[in-house]
Amino acid sequence: MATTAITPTSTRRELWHELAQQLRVDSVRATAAAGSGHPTSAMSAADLIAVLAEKYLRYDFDRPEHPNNDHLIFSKGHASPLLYALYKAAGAIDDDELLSLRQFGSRLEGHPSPVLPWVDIATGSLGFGLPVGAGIALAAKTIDPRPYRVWVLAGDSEMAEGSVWEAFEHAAHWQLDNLTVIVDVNRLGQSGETMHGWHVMSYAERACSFGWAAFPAVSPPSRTNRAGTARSCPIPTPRSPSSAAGETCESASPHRRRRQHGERTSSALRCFRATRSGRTKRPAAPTGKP
Ligand SMILES: Cc1ncc(C[n+]2csc(CCOP(=O)(O)OP(=O)(O)O)c2C)c(N)n1
Ligand SMILES: [Mg+2]
Repeated sequence: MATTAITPTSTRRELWHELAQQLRVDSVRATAAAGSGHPTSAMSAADLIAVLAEKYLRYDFDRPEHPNNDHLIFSKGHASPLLYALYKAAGAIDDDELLSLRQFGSRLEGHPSPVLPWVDIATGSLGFGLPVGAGIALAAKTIDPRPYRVWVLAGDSEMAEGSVWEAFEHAAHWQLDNLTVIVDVNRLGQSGETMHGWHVMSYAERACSFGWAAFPAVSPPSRTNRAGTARSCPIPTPRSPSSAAGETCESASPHRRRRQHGERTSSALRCFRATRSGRTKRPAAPTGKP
């Protein structure tokens, strides 16, 4: 495989950056209002989700039942504030609902659940989202042919779950080229550094060895890839599933160190309020008849 670097134009990069900042701000606002949540886990993936939402995701939030909608699965379900911030950016929920996160009776639970029409499955048990995502992708290839793509956001510590690699193997076997896993390589698990740290290529090479295409990405764009020069992997088949491992940073909050896992970040809230943008973004609708 020849690895591919993401090199957006400056204008588009600015758009992604602005959207990512908005997602971060709203993640922090929601968790601060709740008094709990996982703001840093949400913030680290904001750049990845901003690019996905602006450029790739095809989803009609007004018609969540549309069978051609893409599927977005937050396998790292504890980053739900980021998902809810995306819903707000897409105009699917309003600010009041965003700030109802984790309150009794709110649809915005601590982890995503299908009480929301845009959520396929309840996630939060790590290692669960990709196997289910592979199943949804397989359905589109076999029993109900559909043009949708399945996008799974996984944590880097989550990649230590064996079920993830079972799904990798099955997805390659079934040539699920409609499945993409995005790995948020923020270097940290619940209580410390992961086995592979920021070595994005470790994840990419593993994905390649399972017959997937891999696209290592560095984020934010100004930072260099600590993993060094990308090495080649065997060329995947045109029908390979794909993975994007993005180097990210939980210290997209003002704190270089990770705070207590799940702790709210009130000081981060103060910092990011200044950069908050009211702009909203609606991802493209899918095409085709239901
Ligand atoms: C199967 C399972 N084991 C343990 C947990 C508890 N847990 C919640 S978040 C977390 C750390 C996740 O780290 P990572 O996947 O890297 O996500 P990050 O928070 O860094 O984005 C753990 C161990 C869980 N949710 N599910
Ligand atoms: Mg992590």
